[in-house]
Amino acid sequence: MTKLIKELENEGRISEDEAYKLYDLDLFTLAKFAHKKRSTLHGKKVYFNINRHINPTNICADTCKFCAFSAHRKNPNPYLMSHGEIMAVVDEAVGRGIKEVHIVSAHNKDTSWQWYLGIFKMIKQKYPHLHIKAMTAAEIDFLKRRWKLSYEESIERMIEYGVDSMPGGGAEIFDEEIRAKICKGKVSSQNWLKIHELWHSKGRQSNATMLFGHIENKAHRIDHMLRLRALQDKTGGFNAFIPLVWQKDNSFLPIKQQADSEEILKTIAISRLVLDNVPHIKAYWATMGINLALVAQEFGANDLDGTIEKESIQSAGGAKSAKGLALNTFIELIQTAGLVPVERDSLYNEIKICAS
Ligand code: V47
Repeated sequence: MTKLIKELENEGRISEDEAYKLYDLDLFTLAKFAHKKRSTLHGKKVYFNINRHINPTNICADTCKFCAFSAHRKNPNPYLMSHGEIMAVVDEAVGRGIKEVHIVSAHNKDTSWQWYLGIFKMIKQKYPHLHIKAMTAAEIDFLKRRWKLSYEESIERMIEYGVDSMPGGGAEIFDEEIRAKICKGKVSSQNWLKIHELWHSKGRQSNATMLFGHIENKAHRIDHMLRLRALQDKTGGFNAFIPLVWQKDNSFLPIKQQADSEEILKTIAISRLVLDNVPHIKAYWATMGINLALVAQEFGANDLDGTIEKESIQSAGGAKSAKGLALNTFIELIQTAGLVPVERDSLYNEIKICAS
């Protein structure tokens, strides 16, 4: 342990061997070091954006056991939005001032790759300045499995049609044994990383997630972070890391207890410390609740995602996030916590510092 504490005190890179010992430290020791790192990078700033999440279909060819969003016997509510219906949602949200649409779909084999990618062309033609964050690596892999569209072709068309950045979904847990148990058949870890590397090679940025609090153990989480750290050393293309707290309702995993607050805060703090080359750690309030996400800002996180407006994936699993949060509530909550709300764009350029 002394070697680990020394590495933390030196504020240099935590070696791979020592990283596996981080969960043995108590929460407040982790918080001390993670908060210091966060403060050096971002002071008291808490970043958020004004965005709208859209999930155009929940009909899925894959059968991930952790997922409550896809239509199945526990959530028998299949839907598929037409391009016109998606546009109507975008029109309304743009009218309310959103600056980003975050679009993630299930893997619907009865559509076409043109249905998937055409969404972006349609939106960009009408709203050239709206940032489109869309297509998880899992979706890109699905287009290859279903319609033989290579990763390169998908990425070329995404760029041509106006996708600005890629979200971090589909990463789950990279460990192959856990992956085989929770999302067999979906994008492999190697291909998830390969797709992001390809995207970065085009000068584009993306995020990375980790779904935790199900059947994985702490070593699997560290392994996940280290694989991301290695790719980030190569490409520098990841903006934010987002540990997603698994929501247990309506899933097919036999687990009764979700990660508790201590586990969540430890994971946030550890990710801040291990991912020394990723600028932002997002406490995604949809999976941990806004109050804990605010506390997480003292444990290494510096971002909350955004106002979201409507959330379908985590709320299907039991999260109390379905309706999003109003902008003024968002700002007030951050200020009441003694922090400085900063509206950012999707690539973390500052738009407005909201003084109290
Ligand atoms: O990949 C599915 C996760 C992800 C559940 O890039 C669940 O800024 C919790 O990736 N409980 C999609 N999580 C969402 C996502 C995301 C969210 C916010 C910001 C960004 C970003 C990306 O949701 C999936 C999966 O890991 N998920 N089911 C569940 N029951």
